[in-house]
Amino acid sequence: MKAINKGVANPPEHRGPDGDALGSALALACALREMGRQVTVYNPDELPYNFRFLPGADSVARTVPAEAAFDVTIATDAGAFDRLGPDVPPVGRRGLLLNLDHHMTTEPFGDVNYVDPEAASVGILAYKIIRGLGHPLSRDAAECIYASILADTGSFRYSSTDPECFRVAAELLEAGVDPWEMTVRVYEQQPLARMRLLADVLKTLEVHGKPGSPIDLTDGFINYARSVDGVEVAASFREPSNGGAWRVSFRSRGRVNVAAIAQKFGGGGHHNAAGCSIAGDEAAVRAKIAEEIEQALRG
Ligand SMILES: [Mn+2]
Repeated sequence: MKAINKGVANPPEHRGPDGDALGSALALACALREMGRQVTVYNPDELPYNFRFLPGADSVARTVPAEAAFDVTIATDAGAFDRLGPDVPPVGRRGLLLNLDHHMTTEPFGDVNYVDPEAASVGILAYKIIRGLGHPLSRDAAECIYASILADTGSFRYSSTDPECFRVAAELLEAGVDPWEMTVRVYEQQPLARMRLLADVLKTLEVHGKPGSPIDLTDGFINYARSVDGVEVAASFREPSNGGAWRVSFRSRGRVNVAAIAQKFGGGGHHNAAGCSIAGDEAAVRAKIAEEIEQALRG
């Protein structure tokens, strides 16, 4: 048994899992291990700093041996097959491929696709699977699911927040989750380096000249741009590391569907949060994006 936690975040603008991708994979891993199954959670990228405390995160594998074979392979919150990482076992070694996702732009790459764009987080789908298996929720699994909901609803603030995620959250608290402890670990144990970066970013609301900043340290900064009164859509641009493409992230306040904008450039995501990659020089990339956003605002 193997739970593959995708190599890309939600929205898919950067490689590296977000709290939902990781939380949903670890929730399933917890439950399956409790049921006596052998599980490998694979992600080739660095785990997001503030989610490394989750049960099982310390044993996430960054590589999978070429000869390894599994009965089932589960992709969580991936959006596309090519985001799963280089070590995804081939057909014949991966068993059934189950694709768990809630991106409206996801590809049905699984043998079985459990895709629900209405689900607040893929952790909710993990919750339903664990419940469907008749397995009681352990505190460990519940923490992972709770983290996935925090990540994808912005702590029960975004429009993805629905009655279902509050109902599920209530059960997670009954299973032993301590909301304040989760808040502290996810939001209130920031590395000082992140705070210093934030200060720099807020000075200009544009990230320039921060080469080598770990991706997970800048995660969420774009929300500060969106939080400015009157801003309908925020976009952030991350410089290509070595001649690659710019990573563009979008956040919408709600009127504009930024997944549609990202899709025009081969990306995807959600109505309020999406991302894509674009090659080109900075001015050209910014102009293209500005034009698309302005067009969407007019529409
Ligand atoms: Mn997600």
